[in-house]
Amino acid sequence: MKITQIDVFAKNLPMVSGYNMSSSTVGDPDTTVVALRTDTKLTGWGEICPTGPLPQVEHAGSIRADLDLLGPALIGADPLRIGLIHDVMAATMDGGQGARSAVDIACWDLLGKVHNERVCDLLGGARMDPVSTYHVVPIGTPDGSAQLAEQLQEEGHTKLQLKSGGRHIDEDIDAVHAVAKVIRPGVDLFVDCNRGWTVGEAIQVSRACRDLKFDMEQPCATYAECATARTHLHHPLVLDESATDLATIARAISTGVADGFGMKLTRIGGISGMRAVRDLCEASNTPTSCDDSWGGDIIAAACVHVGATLTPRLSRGAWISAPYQAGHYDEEHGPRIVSGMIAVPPGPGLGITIPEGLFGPPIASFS
Ligand code: 0XW
Ligand code: MG
Repeated sequence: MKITQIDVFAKNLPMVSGYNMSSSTVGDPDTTVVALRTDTKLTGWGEICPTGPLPQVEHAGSIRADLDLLGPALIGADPLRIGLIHDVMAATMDGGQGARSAVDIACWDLLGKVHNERVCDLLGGARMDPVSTYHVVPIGTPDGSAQLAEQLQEEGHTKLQLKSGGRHIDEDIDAVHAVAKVIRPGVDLFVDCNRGWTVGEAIQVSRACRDLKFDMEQPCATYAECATARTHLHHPLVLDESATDLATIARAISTGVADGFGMKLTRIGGISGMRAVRDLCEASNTPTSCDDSWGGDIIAAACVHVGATLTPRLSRGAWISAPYQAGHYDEEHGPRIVSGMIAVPPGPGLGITIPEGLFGPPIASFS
């Protein structure tokens, strides 16, 4: 198989409900979709959608600039030889992890389509279907957060992530206590600060909530700060933004800095990279989620396919942004949450069918 053309699309994803985190409020994110056209007439689809330029290094503009470099280099390459595709991308640019991850996802989509296999089955088979997920409780008042937590548990959610940070820690502490009070037996709570606290603040929040059961996710901005805070916490520490590569993840596990991970496929090399993290976490008995920043059915399906292959007892859930946005690319099989779980799209590859012309004309094409 050969890549004969690469089309890059841009699409705004209108939101239907609010979403925020310590660094910013998310507003109608701008996704980037990659289509790998081949000499077999099959197309592989990939996607990456940062929530904006603040919560992570990659943003729509940098990703599209990276694809301008990668596109021409990949024409003529065999997308089924995914290792070689990564070699070509690594020989083209040192950075561009997000764009390279989107290409990787498109290659796995093609691999599944060629062999008439779902991506999760190419990865060793689903251990969960439907797949567990978690729902975010945005930063808000203690009462409002507790009410939403109650409602989500009524809807069947068994994992909740309370956003925090970006305000005085007394407000965060009050919100954590209010939500923890309504958490039912068997429901897991994560408190995710998205790097918003200082080391001292993280320690103070943990002390003020020492009797409450939750994972503390990415409390501080850097790996070093989280490592310092970890030794004083009363709560397991989950690394997200600082889990930037497999070597760092391995070090965080071996030195006891991380008790778990909030992972984003497009930070770590796509499906190929998340597969490696999955296996390392399984080998070290470390929980991880299987997420991305934001995005439509393509990136959601990638998260769900890999998420389906996690060991259930180590799965912190596969997160998708579908509950916050209007519509699907694939109205029939686009991933959606039903009673706190997500069905794996049934078709080959990612299992997502993209209607012709859905994304309009490409913003860039390489052939
Ligand atoms: C919940 N997420 C996976 C989606 C948002 O981008 C934030 C992120 C997180 O856990 O940090
Ligand atoms: Mg997180």
